[in-house]
Parts: sequence; structure tokens; C-alpha cells
Amino acid sequence: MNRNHAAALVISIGAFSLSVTGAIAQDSGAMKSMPGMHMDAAAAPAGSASAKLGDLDISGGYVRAMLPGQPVGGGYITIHNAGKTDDKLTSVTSSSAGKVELHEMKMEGEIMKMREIKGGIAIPAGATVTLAPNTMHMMFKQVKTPFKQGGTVPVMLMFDKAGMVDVNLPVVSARGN
Ligand SMILES: [Cu+2]
Repeated sequence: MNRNHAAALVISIGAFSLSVTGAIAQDSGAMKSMPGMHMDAAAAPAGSASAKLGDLDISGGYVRAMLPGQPVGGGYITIHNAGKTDDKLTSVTSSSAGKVELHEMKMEGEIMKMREIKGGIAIPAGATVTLAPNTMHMMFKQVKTPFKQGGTVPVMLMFDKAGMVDVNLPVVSARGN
């Protein structure tokens, strides 16, 4: 698939997740950039997952259903550090995917770009960090069975200080509600 085809495919499926577009571009070997993306609201849908781990309050966890042919899934979560010690989300694993990467999306001029966040996501003392569409997200790769609305995707979040916690993320619609 050349880059133009990837772009056309993305545009044809409409207003869906930017993680899809980024991943397609990435998988085609060109870590780029689709012009003309719009920004979604970042509010977590009803029924999203929560958990508590030490000083960390985890909420708003969910993944989006995957569209036919979509090679990767996107997941989102909010982490509040109520403690006095900085922490860091170092990695995520899931039995539903061969691997889970932490990604971020950034506008560079008119262009939205996605890249892997190396070294984890800092969760400073007192801070609330949100992984949401169009910003940071969990990217599920080598997904065994495409995520389907109504299902759940188990993840294990690993933190530098707080340790690890299992969360079952509900699968919401591909539009994120
Ligand atoms: Cu991504």
C-alpha cells in the first residue's frame, strides 16, 4: 500500500480515531501525517473502567472498537497521582494484543503526527494525566481478535513506584461513545 492509498482509506472511513490514521501511516513505513484531522472531545464514555493503586486513582479507561481491516486498537485512561511522590507509567501489557505501545500525537503546523513515547509517561505528584483521543494513547498492536463494542480488553499497567494493576477496559464504539 502506498502512502496515497493509505491516506485515501483513512479519509474514506471518516471521522474515526486518529490513532488509526497514524498507525496506517506508520505501518506503511512513513511515520506521517494526515492533513485536515479534526479534534474530538476527550471525555471518557459512560461505563469506563477505574482502579486504585496506592496513591494513584485510575479512571476513564476504555478502548475503541476496531473497524474492519484496522490493524491496531487505541485505548485511553486517566491517572491522578494523589501522593507526594512522582511516578511514571512505564509500560502496558495486554493478553489481547502482542504488544501495547504508549503513543502521543502532536500537531506540527497543519500536520498531525504520532510517535511512540519512549521511557514512559510521567505522572507527577498531584498531577492528573489523561490519555485521550488526539493526545497520548495506548496503541494495541498484533491484536488477536479485533476489539468489538461490548467486549473488554484486559490491560496491566506498570508504574515505576506504585507497581502494577490490572484493569478491564470496556470496548466502546469506534466513535468513542
Ligand atoms: Cu498510536
